Amino acid sequence: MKKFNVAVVGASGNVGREMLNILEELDFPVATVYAVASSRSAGTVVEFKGGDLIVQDLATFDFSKVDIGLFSPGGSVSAKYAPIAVKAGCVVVDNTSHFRMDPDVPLVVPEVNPEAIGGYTNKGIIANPNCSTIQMVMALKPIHDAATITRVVVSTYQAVSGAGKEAMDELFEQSRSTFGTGKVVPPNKFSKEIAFNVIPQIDSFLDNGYTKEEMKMVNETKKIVDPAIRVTATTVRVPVFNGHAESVTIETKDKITPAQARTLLENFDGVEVVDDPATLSYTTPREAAGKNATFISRIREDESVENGLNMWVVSDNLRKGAALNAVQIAQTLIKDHLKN
Ligand code: 3JM
Repeated sequence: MKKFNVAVVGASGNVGREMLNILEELDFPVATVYAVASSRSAGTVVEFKGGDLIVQDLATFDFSKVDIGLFSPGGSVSAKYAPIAVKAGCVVVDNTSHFRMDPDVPLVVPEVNPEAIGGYTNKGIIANPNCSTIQMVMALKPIHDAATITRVVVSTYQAVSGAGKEAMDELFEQSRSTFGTGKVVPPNKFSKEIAFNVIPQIDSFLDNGYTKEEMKMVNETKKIVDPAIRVTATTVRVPVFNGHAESVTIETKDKITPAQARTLLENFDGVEVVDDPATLSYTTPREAAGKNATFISRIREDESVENGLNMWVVSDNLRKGAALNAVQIAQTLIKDHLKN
């Protein structure tokens, strides 16, 4: 089997480290893996397959030796370096929001719209959707295909890991502080105290009163699943280290029962239905963390409308929400386009 040279850009971040884990776990056909990051992290060491990779400086890294770049370095960095990597002959799978809504850049969840990957030839870039979008469209797609979703109302409960390692430290230190370490830990990565609190703001506010994170869910869902679906979102940061949860309410054109939805979801690749009130079976972020599936629970009829369902959708935001989805895109790219 052909092997590929892969660069993980942003290798020392939460998502980059998970990309290295997943390349290993999925037995991705790598020849050489390069760990790349900003000069701040250059020279540090990350682990891959039991060995050490020395992190190389993005500013001077030569992408001509790389086939596939898995990028998660932050939006402005991808904006600058993804085109440089493409020019050197590399296909880039980018995890930032920067290229997602570019009509010439495919936005892909491999179980949902793998056919879109072919559009990588336009710019050499494939975008990985936002973490909250990915797990939601995993739940929407099989139901949309069967009953045509017309409207989605989603509220999220998002873990701090999506905001980076320093955000995880902020939750940890503020939690300790609450129990009397005496150390004051003022908000830094978040706009308010995150320990023992919930914050109804992720990313910055826009003129329409929504946050950028909310509009990512709206616009990306339309691009990936169907532009006709109307979506409204409220995205909320909660004091959970890892694993995003979502309350998703949908309306459909055709009637679909919870039992029918459950069967469709059970048969959809990458989804696990955990849903039995009698045995208190439902998934929480702690149970989803470290796993690859999108877990769906609490599937029930929305009794306030004609054709509606409610469900609870949970996934590891660093895995399916970011690194796993990016590596799956690269796998699909190889299978369908780069094999020979
Ligand atoms: C998730 O460049 C940055 O500030 C990164 C911001 C960010 C994003 C984004 O907009 O790319 C942090 C966490 C995302 C995302 O997936 O949209």
